[in-house]
Amino acid sequence: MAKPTYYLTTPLYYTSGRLHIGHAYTSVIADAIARYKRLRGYDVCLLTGTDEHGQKIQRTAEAAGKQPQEFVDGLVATIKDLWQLLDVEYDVFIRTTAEHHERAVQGIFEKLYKQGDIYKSEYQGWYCEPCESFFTERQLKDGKCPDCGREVQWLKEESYFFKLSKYQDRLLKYIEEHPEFIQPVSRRNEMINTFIKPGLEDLCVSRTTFDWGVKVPFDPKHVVYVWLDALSNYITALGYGSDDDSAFRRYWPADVHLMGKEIVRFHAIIWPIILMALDLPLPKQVFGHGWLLFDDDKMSKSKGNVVDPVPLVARYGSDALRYYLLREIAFGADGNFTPELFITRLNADLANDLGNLLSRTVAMIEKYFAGQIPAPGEATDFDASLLELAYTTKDQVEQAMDNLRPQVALEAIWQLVKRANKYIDETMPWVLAKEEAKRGQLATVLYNLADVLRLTAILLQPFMPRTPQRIWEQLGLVASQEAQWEQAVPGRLAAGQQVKKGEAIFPRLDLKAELAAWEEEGQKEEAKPLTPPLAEEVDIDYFSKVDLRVVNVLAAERVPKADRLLKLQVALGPERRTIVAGIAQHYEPEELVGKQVVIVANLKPAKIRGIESQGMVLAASDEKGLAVLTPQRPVEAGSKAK
Ligand code: ME8
Repeated sequence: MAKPTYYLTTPLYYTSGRLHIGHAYTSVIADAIARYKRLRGYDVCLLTGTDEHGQKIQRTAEAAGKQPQEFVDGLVATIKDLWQLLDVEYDVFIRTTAEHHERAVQGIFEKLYKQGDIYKSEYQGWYCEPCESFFTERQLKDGKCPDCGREVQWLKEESYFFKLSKYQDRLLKYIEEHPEFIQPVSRRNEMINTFIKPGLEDLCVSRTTFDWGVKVPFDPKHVVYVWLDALSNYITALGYGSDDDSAFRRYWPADVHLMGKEIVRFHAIIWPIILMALDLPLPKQVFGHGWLLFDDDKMSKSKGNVVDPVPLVARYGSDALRYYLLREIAFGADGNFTPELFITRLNADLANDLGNLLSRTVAMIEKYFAGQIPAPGEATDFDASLLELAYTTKDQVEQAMDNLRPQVALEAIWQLVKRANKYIDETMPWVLAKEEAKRGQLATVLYNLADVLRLTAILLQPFMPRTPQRIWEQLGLVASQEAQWEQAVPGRLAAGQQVKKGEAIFPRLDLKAELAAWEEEGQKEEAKPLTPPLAEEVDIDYFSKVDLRVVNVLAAERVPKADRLLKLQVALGPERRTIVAGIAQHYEPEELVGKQVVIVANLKPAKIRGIESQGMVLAASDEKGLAVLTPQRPVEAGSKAK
């Protein structure tokens, strides 16, 4: 009989910068689910890839002095390396710059245009460049992007539009009839109430102000909107729209599209409508997971609080990081990452609970049975409750994983691990060992412990791909014969195996030393923010209204009771002016006297701390602090800068 199929996708990762552990979270969950399904006998297709088009990427490439293709090629290589490092075993990796994808996207665009679902008009509205999203006035939050809180820009251009509005009722009906379609429920309610019920507006699906994208085939000055381009990957990756669409016919519709909560909107509204318009079945589920927060703040490049997974894996191993990500974050809710939480979790769960259980068990088998796993003998009073839990753990893990809850699955496994440690305390093998008459009981205890470790290792495979092998090795078992999921029930261990004590699988970490190493290893350096995004484009006339002048600083003093402010007396030609500048934390007053600085001379005067400031000093800032702008050679005071 053919295996049932399971098609699971991660979103496509933007290729505008290196990925952090928040990104790794999406892929690690997807990989754990895929591994679980493979163990359960499914023919799994795990899709991941990269989102490589759009204005943001074009600009970032320009800023790095590279052609966009060369720039994204470099990043794609680092992303693939990261998945390898984290043991993320994908089946298909799609790049939106792949020719077959681009051709299929053009085909989709053309089909929708021909059938009248895409039409040409003019776009006017608000655009958030970092999010590559359009908003109506009503959708803005305090005049800013409702998703990321950054500035939006007013755009007006000839564009193609996609008739979302036409499909609104059909989508709402579908969502209402399929409660499992958008999960968790909070996301589903948000989609219905915040987005669909207030009314969907037609979506602008082409741009003309940049060219790094898929060209509209019949009107090549337009490029296809990045989200239409990127979302299509879920079918183009399977060969939809190409000569060979056998994978598409095999795996579509997807079982789960997995993603962070901020992009559920695209997957639960725009994507299903595209599919409806293409007359294709909808994915079975769109699941929005929560965010990984760093000190309660969303990890994101623009905030400069990102944590790079690469040094973490180098120091603690990929299984440790995977375990943390899968365990710490209740699926659907947000979770926290701090170095303290991370180390504490590794010590408690991996070093103490799991690591100790293994090393104690192996050491006792060596000590009392010359290293040979004994066949069980007489029962003890404590066997039944351990074995009962061991029987049900597999079911609990299955139930959790079938509902996409890796955290719950790991909790169930750790309940068993903790129970087994408690079993050692209850049965006290070192006491049993003292009486020859209790040798049968001692054998039972050590057999049960080894057996529980054996089956725990089977259950751990989806989450920690490397650790099970190390557990089996110490128990003298051969991985290739142990991995089968169905064997994860007690009593299947063949006695007589020779155990082999090895190194601690998770050595206990010294919290203080690790935190110090964390600082030293420059996590903070990796966390440097990228160049801030550019402001809205202005023309030369607009710019020339700003009058910049070089002035001589005649005197400078601190403003009382204001840590940040200096009061400067400057000469603009013969004119004297007072300027208040927020640079006191970076300059001593005397450092500035005699210097030339550049000011905005026609800025409307403003009262700051009771002093009228007649202009503004220009300064640049980076992570080292602030530097005032000064001409490269002394010029006449009052000279214009432009
Ligand atoms: O959104 N915590 O790509 P992306 C948890 N290209 N998850 C996080 C996170 C955090 N701090 N930061 C990012 C895109 N992610 C689009 C998708 S799909 C057709 C196009 C997750 O690189 C994020 O939620 O910004 C998403 O699931 C994934 O990383 C990629 O995000």
